[in-house]
Amino acid sequence: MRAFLAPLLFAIATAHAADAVKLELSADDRMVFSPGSFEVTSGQKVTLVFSNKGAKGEKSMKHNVVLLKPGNTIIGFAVKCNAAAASGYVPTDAASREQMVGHVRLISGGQSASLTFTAGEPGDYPFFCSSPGHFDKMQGRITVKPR
Ligand SMILES: [Cu+2]
Repeated sequence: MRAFLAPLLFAIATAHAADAVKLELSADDRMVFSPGSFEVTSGQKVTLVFSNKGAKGEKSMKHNVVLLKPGNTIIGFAVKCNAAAASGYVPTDAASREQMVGHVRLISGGQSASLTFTAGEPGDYPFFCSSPGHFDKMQGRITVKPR
């Protein structure tokens, strides 16, 4: 039975890899993500490109994107981020990493950075900026639809 199914499963995996999607997210000094939500399909390869369109320069307002797995709340996770200044306000302990899909690093005005991942189980994946004091306004959601 297993030998019979193997070629079929391989064909499905190949089809998934083909439909990669690029999501473009931005924010500026007003501290709002645009757009606030995205929709992808489970199994899709997703590249989230984040652009900080705020003012450039030494005192530029920095932003990042922390993408959580379903069932994790932004407010609960943001507390841990505040204590992680040394790592760009993203906690690095194993328990925290398990709660995240990943993150886009902290960037200044005029910069872009990205995160690539494979869309997991269907559900709502919350994201936010973990720069201290930003999470309240800078929130969004990636909804993963079933294939
Ligand atoms: Cu921010």
